[in-house]
Amino acid sequence: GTKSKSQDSTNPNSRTIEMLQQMCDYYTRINDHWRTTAYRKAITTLKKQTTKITCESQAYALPNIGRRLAQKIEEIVNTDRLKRLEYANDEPLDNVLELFLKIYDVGTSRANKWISQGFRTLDDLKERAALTTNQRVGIEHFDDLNTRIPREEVTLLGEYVKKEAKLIDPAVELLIGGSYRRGSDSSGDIDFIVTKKDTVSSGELVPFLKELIEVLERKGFITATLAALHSSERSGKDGAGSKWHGCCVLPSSSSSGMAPNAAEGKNSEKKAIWRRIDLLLVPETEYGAALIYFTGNDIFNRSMRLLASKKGMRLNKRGLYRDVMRGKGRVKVTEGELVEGRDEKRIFEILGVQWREPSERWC
Ligand code: DCP
Ligand code: MG
Ligand code: MN
Repeated sequence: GTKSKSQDSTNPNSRTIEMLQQMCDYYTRINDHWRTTAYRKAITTLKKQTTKITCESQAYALPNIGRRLAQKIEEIVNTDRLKRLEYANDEPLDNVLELFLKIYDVGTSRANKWISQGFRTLDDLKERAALTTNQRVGIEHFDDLNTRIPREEVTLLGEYVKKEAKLIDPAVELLIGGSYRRGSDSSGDIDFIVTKKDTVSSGELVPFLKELIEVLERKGFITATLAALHSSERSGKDGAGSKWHGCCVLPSSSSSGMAPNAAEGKNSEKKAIWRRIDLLLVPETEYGAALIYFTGNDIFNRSMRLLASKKGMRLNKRGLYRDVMRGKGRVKVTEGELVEGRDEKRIFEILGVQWREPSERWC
């Protein structure tokens, strides 16, 4: 906060301003830009007043003060306190935890460790914490990576990747799974499933993907790699090395059809938002199981796996297996025999579940 000038302490609203400033600081801390701005504007308005604002209607009549904020101003004047601020001060660590958990690659234990080390803001982390490369990307592009992607943009990003992929190997097929395949209006990321006819292991697709990534990096489409493909020796039967995670942006030439700021009349070239993109390599033999897994949602997947396990089978992202031997606590003893992997609909049939379109798989 800024040190108050002498005129501020004589401002008839100085107590109100002080408490609104604390709310503003709180919203800054939890990265709530919208409320931070609202409070900042309200404070600016109050600082210009020469009389004390004491009630809601009086406050609401001023510029840049909405109904909710006007109510808070009245509450401060009447009670010399602000309940919302007290709640906020009671749970500051919950909010910090929530904030830190939104960073890519950060789980509860990492976030709690940072809190115990005294870090409270993204700036604290940026300046003083020991960060992995991925965490640094996650913090530096925090707002971008926490902004959902409109469906039309997922489509455009998808078309861009498919076009480049076709130039490398026209026989490779790419499908966007995840929430996009379920028909969602917006997605948290783009989930690509990459396959090719007559493949039996994901390793066969590794050279293709390496080339694709190289091209997309060169074109400026890929902006960061978060989880790289492992070397081909490791892309064995366990499927390790079959996925790639990173960030991308729509190159400006292809975004012309959807620039929402074009109408503003300014010539300001708005910077493209970084988007999360996942690529999963899947051999044709596992395509159906991978489709189920990567389409989700996660709760639907859990219920399908539970059902399989109740029928003595096991479903994972590679296939449906039978004769799985289980010991105490249903712990798997043997892998069992593959029943079906390539056909999504067959897996439903064998499990005795009525087919559900991706748009009906919200849980
Ligand atoms: N998945 C799962 N269990 C997890 C994570 C993922 O079963 N713990 C599966 C189901 C998801 C799919 O992988 O639908 C893709 O994962 P995402 O995290 O990308 O989730 P969605 O695409 O469903 O949603 P979002 O729009 O947030 O990306
Ligand atoms: Mg997704
Ligand atoms: Mn994903």
